[in-house]
Amino acid sequence: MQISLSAILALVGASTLAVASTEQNATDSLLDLNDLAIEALNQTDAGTTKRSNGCSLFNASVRRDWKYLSSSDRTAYINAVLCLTKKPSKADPAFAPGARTRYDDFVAVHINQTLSIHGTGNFLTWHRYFTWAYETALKNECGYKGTQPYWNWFDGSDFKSSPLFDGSATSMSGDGTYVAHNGALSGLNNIFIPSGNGGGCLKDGPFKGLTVNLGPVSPGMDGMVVSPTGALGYNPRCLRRDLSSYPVNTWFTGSNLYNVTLGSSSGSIALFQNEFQGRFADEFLGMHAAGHFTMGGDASDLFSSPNDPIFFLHHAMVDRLYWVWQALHPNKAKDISGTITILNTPP
Ligand SMILES: *[C@@H]1O[C@H](CO)[C@@H](O)[C@H](O)[C@H]1NC(C)=O
Ligand SMILES: *[C@@H]1O[C@H](CO)[C@@H](O)[C@H](O)[C@H]1NC(C)=O
Ligand SMILES: *[C@@H]1O[C@H](CO)[C@@H](O)[C@H](O)[C@H]1NC(C)=O
Ligand SMILES: *[C@@H]1O[C@H](CO)[C@@H](O)[C@H](O)[C@H]1NC(C)=O
Ligand SMILES: *[C@@H]1O[C@H](CO)[C@@H](O)[C@H](O)[C@H]1NC(C)=O
Ligand SMILES: [Cu+2]
Repeated sequence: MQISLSAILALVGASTLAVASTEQNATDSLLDLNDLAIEALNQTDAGTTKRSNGCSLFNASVRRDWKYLSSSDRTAYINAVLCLTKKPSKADPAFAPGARTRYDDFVAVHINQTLSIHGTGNFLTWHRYFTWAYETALKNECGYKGTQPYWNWFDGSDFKSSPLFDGSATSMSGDGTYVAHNGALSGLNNIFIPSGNGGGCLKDGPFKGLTVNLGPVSPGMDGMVVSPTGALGYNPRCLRRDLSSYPVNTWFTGSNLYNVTLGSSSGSIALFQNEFQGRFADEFLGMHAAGHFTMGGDASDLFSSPNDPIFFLHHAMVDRLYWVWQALHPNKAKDISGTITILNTPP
């Protein structure tokens, strides 16, 4: 069955009015959007017809917001990630000479393909597959029973005290130690992000003391030094962060959320993905890069950003909004726009 967005909106009535108000708190808007997406999928064959593997809307596995996981669920996820950082690499040393751990293998693949998976037509689908592959490794190689959680970006500027970033034993670790530096350059060096209170090695939580081995290749944060052993060479060091509320307050807004899901940037996959990935010439970072620069440090490197394990919670959120967009635009859900060279360079 084909169904138009206006028909979906008409069906859902009251909550639509709330979503359509850019005044609304974005966390609440996202819940409304989720209801709209489920409602929309329930109207389409894609949602209600069982696939050959038996999956349908009614029994698909569900990814959850970190803040709604129980302590034991958070601990199970953290332990699975730590497990990947302790298992040996399976990568061919000729491909990734610096990879030592199974976790590094994911970083290596991302570094290797960086210039053909960002600012490209496959950005959303590639990162969907990558996040799924990581989730699958957590399950199959580290015994994880849950699903990949996501970082809900819309919880406001006090995100540093959220259960994801608060530095407790059930968080994904908090800030780095303070190291004086002059902020970070983002958006192809066109957008300045002021320094936060970190910049150094993680100071608390389960990932304190974690060693990362690959990169940096093109770090955004001031003071970080490009790996002397090349993009995939061995460069062991601590993981760095500089948590910044500037990108949260500037780009994780209700109006951006509205724009890409129901507003003027939602009309095609090209508009959606371009607004999502930023209009750097306009000093508009977009929600994807904003997440990276909220974490700062190693996450500010376009190539080796998966070194920070929050990468996968960030990309699960990117994927969630892509899923919302697809559900609300069923006739365009499989559209692809763009090439496989970054910003079509070289064409
Ligand atoms: C899908 O629609 C049917 C019929 O309108 C309804 O009974 C069911 O609860 C809906 N399911 C979901 C997941 O919204
Ligand atoms: C959904 O249910 C079908 C059986 O109807 C089963 O084969 C399939 O594995 C289930 N999928 C999930 C993700 O639970
Ligand atoms: C990525 O890895 C493949 C396989 O080893 C290699 O042929 C290719 O040159 C690499 N690309 C980059 C950009 O490093
Ligand atoms: C949004 O509203 C919900 C309750 O409706 C509240 O829990 C949450 O803290 C609010 N978020 C912000 C950023 O104000
Ligand atoms: C919505 O996206 C369009 C680009 O498609 C942009 O020109 C406009 O400024 C955006 N609006 C807001 C409120 O961000
Ligand atoms: Cu990426």
